[in-house]
Amino acid sequence: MYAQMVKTSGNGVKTRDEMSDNERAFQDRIDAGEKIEPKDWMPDDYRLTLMRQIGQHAHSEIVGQLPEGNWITRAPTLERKAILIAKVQDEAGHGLYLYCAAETLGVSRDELIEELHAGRMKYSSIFNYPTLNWSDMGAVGWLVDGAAIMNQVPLQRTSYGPYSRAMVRVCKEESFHQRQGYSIMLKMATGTGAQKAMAQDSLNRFWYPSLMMFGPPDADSVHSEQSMAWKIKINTNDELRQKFVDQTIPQIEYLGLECPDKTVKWNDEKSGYDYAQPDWNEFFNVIKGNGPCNKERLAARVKAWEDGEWVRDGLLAHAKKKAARVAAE
Ligand code: FAQ
Repeated sequence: MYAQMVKTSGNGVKTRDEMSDNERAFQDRIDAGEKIEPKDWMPDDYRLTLMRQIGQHAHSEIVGQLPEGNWITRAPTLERKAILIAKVQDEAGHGLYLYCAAETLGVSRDELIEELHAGRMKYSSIFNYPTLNWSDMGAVGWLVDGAAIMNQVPLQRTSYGPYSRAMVRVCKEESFHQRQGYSIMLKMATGTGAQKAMAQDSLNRFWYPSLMMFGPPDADSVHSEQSMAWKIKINTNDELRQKFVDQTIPQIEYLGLECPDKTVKWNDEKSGYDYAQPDWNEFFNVIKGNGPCNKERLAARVKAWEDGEWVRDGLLAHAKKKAARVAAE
């Protein structure tokens, strides 16, 4: 299944002459801004690209619970603990909406999960970095959710109806997540010298991995051209990364912290900041499975799935009994 999903790229976008009648009619609907719904005709590659992207997005939400879930028991106050629990729970909900959206394309949640657990399907690179202390909860909420929102707000206008509708609620919740992260950062950055140093250290460690969340530079993005023609993606990776940098630098200044990228400089001409690229070798290595926490994250997901088997079996047995009772009435 995964091999099929990833083969959907690099062939270039078909010209109108190369398209079949169905493909031309489909592209016209996309160009007119219509939403594509599950029962509508769609090219196989459109379906597979969406399964890949929505599936990876769903996995990211679920795996993304791990770095923060790890800090729930160590939150410094009851209020912070309650907020963090709510946030982590929201991420589980996002994963579920997204698995449902993927299922409307004809792939089951079990298949997607199997691909993830076999290490064939990806999730966001960012969750392969460790969260070492409480201020990392601030950095994750502020930067990671901030990058996620930057990417997901345009996805509310994506061409596939179920995905775009799922994004509306996800984006509302992500805004709360981002604010709770910034609130932690503000508290730390205006606290004692030691607390401010922790906030700076978190920013230093999460800055470049957050920039990587938007995907490789446009020149190396194999899926962008076709995905943009189909309005699966609305912006390129580099466009969104630039917007994220432009939004975040003033926030760093407000916190009284320093950007780890010392080359950051406002550029009047482009009306945005010039900034240094992350280490793209590190990125490709992380998405190949060799980041600091890849093995730990996957092992945690596989264990949760195996530990939950009795619950799934119980629910299925109950559903069967209920169906048999209804049939006998
Ligand atoms: N990590 O050709 P492109 C969140 C892969 S949600 C891992 O540019 P595309 C909420 C890509 O899959 C975060 N792999 O690909 C939260 C492809 O490999 P493939 C997740 C990456 O799809 C917060 C290859 O590189 N958000 O954080 C990454 O056109 C806090 C070539 O790349 C979404 O998934 C990466 N960062 O563009 C939860 C949003 N980037 O599949 C908990 C939806 C690229 O051929 C706590 N997704 N790759 O083997 C998208 O918008 C797109 O899929 C991109 C990548 C922009 C991520």
